[in-house]
Amino acid sequence: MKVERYKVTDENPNMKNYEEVYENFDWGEIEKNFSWSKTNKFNMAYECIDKHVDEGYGDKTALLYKNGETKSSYTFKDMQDASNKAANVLKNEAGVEKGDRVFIFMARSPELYFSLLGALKVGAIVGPLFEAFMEKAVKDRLENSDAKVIVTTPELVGRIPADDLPNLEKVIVVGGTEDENHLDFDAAFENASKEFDTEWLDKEDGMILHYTSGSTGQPKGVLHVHYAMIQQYISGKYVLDLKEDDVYWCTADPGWVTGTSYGIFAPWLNRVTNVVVGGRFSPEAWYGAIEDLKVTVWYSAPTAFRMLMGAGDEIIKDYDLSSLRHLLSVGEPLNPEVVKWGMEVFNLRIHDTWWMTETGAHMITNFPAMEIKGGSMGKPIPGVEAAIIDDEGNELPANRMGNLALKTGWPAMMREIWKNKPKFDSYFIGEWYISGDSAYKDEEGYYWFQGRVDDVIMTAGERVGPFEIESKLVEHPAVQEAGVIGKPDPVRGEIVKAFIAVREGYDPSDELKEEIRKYVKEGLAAHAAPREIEFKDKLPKTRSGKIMRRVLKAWELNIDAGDLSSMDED
Ligand code: 6R9
Repeated sequence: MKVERYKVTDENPNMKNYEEVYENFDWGEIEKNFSWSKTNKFNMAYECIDKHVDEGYGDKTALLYKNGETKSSYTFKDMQDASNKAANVLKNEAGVEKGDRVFIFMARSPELYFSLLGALKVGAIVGPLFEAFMEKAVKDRLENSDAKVIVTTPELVGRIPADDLPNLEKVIVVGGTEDENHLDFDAAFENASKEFDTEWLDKEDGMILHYTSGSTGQPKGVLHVHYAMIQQYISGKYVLDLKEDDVYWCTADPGWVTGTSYGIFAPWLNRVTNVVVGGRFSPEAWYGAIEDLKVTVWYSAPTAFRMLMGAGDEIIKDYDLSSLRHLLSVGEPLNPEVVKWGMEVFNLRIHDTWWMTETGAHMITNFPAMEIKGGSMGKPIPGVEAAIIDDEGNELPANRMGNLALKTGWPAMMREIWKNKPKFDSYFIGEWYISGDSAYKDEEGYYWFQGRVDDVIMTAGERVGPFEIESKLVEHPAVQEAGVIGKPDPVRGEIVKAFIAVREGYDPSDELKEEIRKYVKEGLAAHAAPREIEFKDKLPKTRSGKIMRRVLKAWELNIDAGDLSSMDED
């Protein structure tokens, strides 16, 4: 397939020469940017907020919040006061102590950020939950982690089965409560002191617990420690390219690792103004937020970019998006077609970034100072070693598809799977962490995502990654989104089957199926052309926007789809 190349456009990125930085990189040097390098006293919340106040930046805007017509803005000093107050509420009114698990279950609002930082100041381990979780999903996570406290809102409190959770001591409600069993956050916050003695921790103390769904069985609790900050900080500088005057918007919810590592920690560790947009996605709301808040650096996901693409290029003309200077994507493979669209409508490159809940921070990315090859996820960040290995742990040569693996020991790596040592151990072969993704590396060192290992299709003796086919499919004007699976076939082993949601204005038909099949056959390869196509109104996705191929497969085979708590039901 022809690869589009996009030259470096940013004249002044934070990292000029990738190769040189990569060769000479030393985590020890990065540590010097933190106050704990002198004091040996760790706390993520301190480094994100208080440090900047102490260094004279108290008046700088830390948080810009927008939800419809509602807007508010908080300086670093405001954030210090508010997180101290929240810390006092958690400690004095709810008895939270170092190491306790505190869950935050609410829609994006300033209070979410106050509580999360406040919990870190107390030394608690924070568990953020998507607001869309229903009772069973909430219960599984609180139970597995023996959560002591949960902070929530009146809309969601009914989904917390407190009676079935003996370890849950306090339910704290933001936005008013009549129930005397609950703690009224607003009243306690109002009365709380702005002074708080931050709990000083060890760099290896637990900080955040992100539950991620397993393809079978229970969700797993991925634990990260305070030391992860050095990687979140430096990738914020090198990859997000954050600079002093940036207005940065990461569209992810903190219920997903992107919404914490890059929606909270990376921007604030870099002392940058961070935008939070509440409410639901719509092209108007999103383009409106960029225009209104003058966003300069924008980090989103392929699913959102595809929806914006689907909304057409006319609507963009109604907005002034000229503040944007750097765009990034995460969560799913970034189709070359989407990168092309980004060039057309923003005249900017979209920089793909690859990483996982388990890795805690960026691993393989496209740097501002690196040529982009459309469809590639880029190269490993300095300080991280990646490779493609076979099932025995041997490195494979260029252009061979295999397990995408990372040399263990990067700072933001998960430290445990909560109460599940066997699961944790199963990630490793020798010194390699096995991602579960399938990829290859080209002769220039760029990595190309192929699919989850379980999703790779074996058809007539060929290994085919679903991503390449999906990317070809979405180039077709009728295709909004596509999910491709291997369907067992007595002759070919598997055949390629595509599930397709069509764009507005197109009607599913047999002729369209035929046309699409031909399009892939001529544009990609005969063996990659889907033998079967099924039209769907929408594809099953996680709340972070990933197409769930295992659900497509389970539908096809009429089998159990495993844990569905992360599926978006809207
Ligand atoms: C940060 C995050 C991890 C899985 C990962 C891979 C997929 C993420 C990607 C990507 C292709 C990218 N993924 N980024 N695939 N290109 N740039 O997404 O964490 O929710 O744990 O998902 O997402 O399959 O293994 P998480």
